[in-house]
Amino acid sequence: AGIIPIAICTWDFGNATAKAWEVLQKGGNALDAVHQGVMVEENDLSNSTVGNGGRPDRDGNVTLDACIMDKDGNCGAVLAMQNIANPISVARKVMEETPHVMLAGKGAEQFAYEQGFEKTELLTEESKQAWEEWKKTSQYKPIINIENHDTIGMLAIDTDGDIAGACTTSGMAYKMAGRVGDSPIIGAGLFVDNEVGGATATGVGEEVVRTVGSFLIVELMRQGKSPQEACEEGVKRIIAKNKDKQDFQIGFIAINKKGETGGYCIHPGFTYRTYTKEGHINNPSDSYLK
Ligand code: SD4
Repeated sequence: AGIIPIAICTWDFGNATAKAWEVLQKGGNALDAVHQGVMVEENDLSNSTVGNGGRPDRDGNVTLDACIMDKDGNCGAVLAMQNIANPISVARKVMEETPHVMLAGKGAEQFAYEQGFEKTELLTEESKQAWEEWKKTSQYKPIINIENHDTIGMLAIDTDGDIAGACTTSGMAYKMAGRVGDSPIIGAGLFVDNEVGGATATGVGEEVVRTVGSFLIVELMRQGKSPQEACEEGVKRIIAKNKDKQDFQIGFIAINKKGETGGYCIHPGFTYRTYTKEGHINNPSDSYLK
């Protein structure tokens, strides 16, 4: 049986779910909970796949993607934005202060400055060194659960029973300049329908975009599947398109209106955090390949 309020996120980001829980406990809404929750990871310099300290593209530029969605289906996103440490906050401003849903690149950055965000150098010394090292071979090969594994997607239900979600990433390390993955794409990296539930993704974004993964999972829940069953079906759709080669990771998490949760992935190693009255848990996800 489900339980509310609840915060859930991809990977073992206990500090992020703790922050979201704090917001929910004070009676805060799900939108503020996911916004403040994922910001913890954007601000964590040791997380090399989100926000400040994220790995750069192959030209050495850190470009960030994020999106946010509320209980009324309002949403905002920024794509491939540079020099701003909290893309999720800019995505929320796009949602609340503009007639648009997505702003990309220079336009997103310009909008952020107009909204009072400060220019920040996002390439840390450590990231720079790792990039210099990578340039020696320049091999583009994400390593399952080791590299590129820290994108945070978060879903929450507040005490009113309303759902919101957020997703933020620096994308795949050493991606081509201008590459955008699933994380800032509504329906792919994140989707919320307050009548049904929400879903969010991590892993190789191209595969999630191809199947519009998060929207698919929410629609499957609408048709009666549990969050767990819906995540499993979402992964199987991706497998069906990649019968010969499954050397990449995808992880989905989902929540329904009752507060039931689920998670599923391709390769063992994906985990997701849940925070409810019953505890703060890092859940090992079941996987398609064993
Ligand atoms: C992307 N989905 O840009 C992101 C990467 C990711 O954990 O999830 N990393 O494709």
